Amino acid sequence: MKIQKEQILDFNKSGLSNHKENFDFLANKLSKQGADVDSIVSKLAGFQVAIPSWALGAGGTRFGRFSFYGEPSNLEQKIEDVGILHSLTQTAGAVSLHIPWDIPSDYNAIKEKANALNIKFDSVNSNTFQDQKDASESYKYGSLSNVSKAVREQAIQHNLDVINIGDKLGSKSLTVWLADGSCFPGQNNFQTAFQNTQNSLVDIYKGLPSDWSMLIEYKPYEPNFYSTVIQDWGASLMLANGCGDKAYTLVDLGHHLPNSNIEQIVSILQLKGKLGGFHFNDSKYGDDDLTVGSIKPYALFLIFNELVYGMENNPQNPDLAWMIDASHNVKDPLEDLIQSLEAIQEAYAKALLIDQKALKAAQLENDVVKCQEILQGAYRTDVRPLIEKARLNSGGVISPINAYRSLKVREGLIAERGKNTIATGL
Ligand code: PSV
Ligand code: MN
Repeated sequence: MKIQKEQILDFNKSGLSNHKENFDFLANKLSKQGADVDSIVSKLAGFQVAIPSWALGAGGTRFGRFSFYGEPSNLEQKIEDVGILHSLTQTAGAVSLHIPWDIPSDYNAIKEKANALNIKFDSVNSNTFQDQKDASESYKYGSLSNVSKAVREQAIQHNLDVINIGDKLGSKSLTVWLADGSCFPGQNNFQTAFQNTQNSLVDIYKGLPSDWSMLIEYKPYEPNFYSTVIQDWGASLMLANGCGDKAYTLVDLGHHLPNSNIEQIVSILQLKGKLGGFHFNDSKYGDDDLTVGSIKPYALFLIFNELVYGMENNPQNPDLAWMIDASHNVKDPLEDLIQSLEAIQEAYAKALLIDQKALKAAQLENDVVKCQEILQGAYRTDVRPLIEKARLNSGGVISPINAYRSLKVREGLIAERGKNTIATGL
């Protein structure tokens, strides 16, 4: 299923005059405050977030999974789903594949499909947290950290294979997330597990093409509940430094213990030129994989404030691989992803509104109240007309959720694919 340009133009007709009125009012107000509205709108339009191939089907828990029907059952269909998201929002111009779930059978056909929908291939993800059929070694007790050399070698080879697959599609980075760790005290020697992981990552790093990077993701717990080998940004950064210049830390919002100061983490990593990727989601308790901005939108705004500062002031840090990493147990996955994309754009737009000069001056005067006023002044602005404008300028729709519903996208997907299709993934 593909959304046609005419459908978008047709949908926009009814909302255009309302949008224009709201946009003009806001643009006028912001310009008077000194904001460069055109530049904010063009930054919003340029901000693209990758969709993970595993988020296009309904999520689930170990207690059950309830489908939304019409799920994509192969890679072509997953790319079509991302195409739908991108044509409505114009902010989802990339897909992040997970191997072995997404191995293309025909590389050219997949590349052509993605190209026609304006979708790029973002970071590729390896999977050494599940045993594959016919694999000779098991990851039950870890992969890159395992005490067995044969297991480590199998996991290293898998990562090299993933690089090779991604390279054929035009990806430029490998994301490594490990489930390795232990469930009980005494089960692992921490130092051996960490050193094995470092050595394995170095072997993978040696196989990176020269224009690639390696993103090392951390997570404090789950699936292991006593210790995780790459538990936090410190462990990730040490491993990245141990590999070399092309290895970076990847921050996933859900992978922190409650109340961690994530904005400070991203800030310092950017200062050191070591923040390589970012996974968006939200959570109430732990790694809950909820819709971005659904629980702690102010925290997301504060994180974006640091990201914007870093993007403007830290040339030592590379462009980031942005990705949504969420799951949707009770929502249509595509609607949930649209809401996440919208929340990301909203936090970004608000962060772009912060008067950085005034903030710096207030900081130098230790005017704590003024600092807070500046941040909250930006946060309290309803920036939605700016986002609508950015979408319209790029050929998207004013209101993606309303368009998705009025174009009956899910119904169309069910008619095309059938009801009980199941997407591969987590
Ligand atoms: C598991 O927690 C996880 O959600 C990580 O965030 C990875 O990025 C993702 O799975 C895919 O492996
Ligand atoms: Mn993640």
